Amino acid sequence: MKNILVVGSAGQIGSELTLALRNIYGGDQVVAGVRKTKPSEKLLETGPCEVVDALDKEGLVAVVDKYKIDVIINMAAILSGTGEKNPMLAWDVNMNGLINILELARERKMKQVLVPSSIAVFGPTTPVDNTPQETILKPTTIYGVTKVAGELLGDYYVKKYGMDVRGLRYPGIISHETLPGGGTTDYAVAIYYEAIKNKKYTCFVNENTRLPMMYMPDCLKATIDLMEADFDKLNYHCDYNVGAMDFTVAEMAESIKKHIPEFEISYEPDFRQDIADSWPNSVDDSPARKDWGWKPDYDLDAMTEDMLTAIGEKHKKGLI
Ligand code: AKB
Repeated sequence: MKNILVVGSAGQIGSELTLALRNIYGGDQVVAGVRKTKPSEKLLETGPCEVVDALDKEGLVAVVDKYKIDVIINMAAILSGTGEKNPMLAWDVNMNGLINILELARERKMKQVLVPSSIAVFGPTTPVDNTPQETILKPTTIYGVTKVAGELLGDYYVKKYGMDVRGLRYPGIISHETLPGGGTTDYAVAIYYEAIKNKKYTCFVNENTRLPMMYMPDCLKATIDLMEADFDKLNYHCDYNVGAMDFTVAEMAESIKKHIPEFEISYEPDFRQDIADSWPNSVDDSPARKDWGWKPDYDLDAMTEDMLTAIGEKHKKGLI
């Protein structure tokens, strides 16, 4: 039996991951750790919720001891866009929050730590197509710098202390439950909401911007499959590339037009264009496929259909 704490449970991935883990392990076994954001009704109804801040080690210790936590997942992060506006905040949350969690896991001899990484570890000198697992890691954002350091730190805890620390390099994650906040890939979620609400969208990166992306059901599957994989079969620990699909913004718009022919898109690139341009078009995830059987289910059109249906329902109910 596992007692899991998800730090950052109110966020885009954390909110759905917490519910998915509760479905597998039972509601009482998975504590939702939220900072300021009010947890959703679904989180409150399905298991324990606690106020947790990755930067407050004493508060973390209290929750870990109260629930006898032996698996900790750190979903708290300042993403690329917000990070460029406030680099010191990104450093503080992404590095000091992470080291608090790793140290606590070491002190309490936890069974497992999950520390997510991102395609933001790559930079302009990284090969852009089918980016290999082992390649140049010279990001030009503070978020990317903290993610490279986080991967190295996690791997260090594996080697130095024999701990079980794992992580994957998430591409842009697209979902309809909880909005993303402060990332460069946020346009790939906003486009669907605006298509439903206003039938038009002004995108902050240009039409030819191509990035690796993944739909939330695949993100949950990748995360949980990596957590459950046999440790001895892992040739990497905190830095698995995971791909699912890649497309330009113009291709997204075409996919949406198949359902909403009158949809219009325009472009007003801002500072996030440079960030997007420094990231790969697509990643090679063959080590994840070989080591723990990674295989995505969704492509662009399947995701578009699902996203428009789900957001359309919310719109009809007056929720957005
Ligand atoms: C961001 O855009 O900053 C994130 C990421 C790719 O890690 N979604």
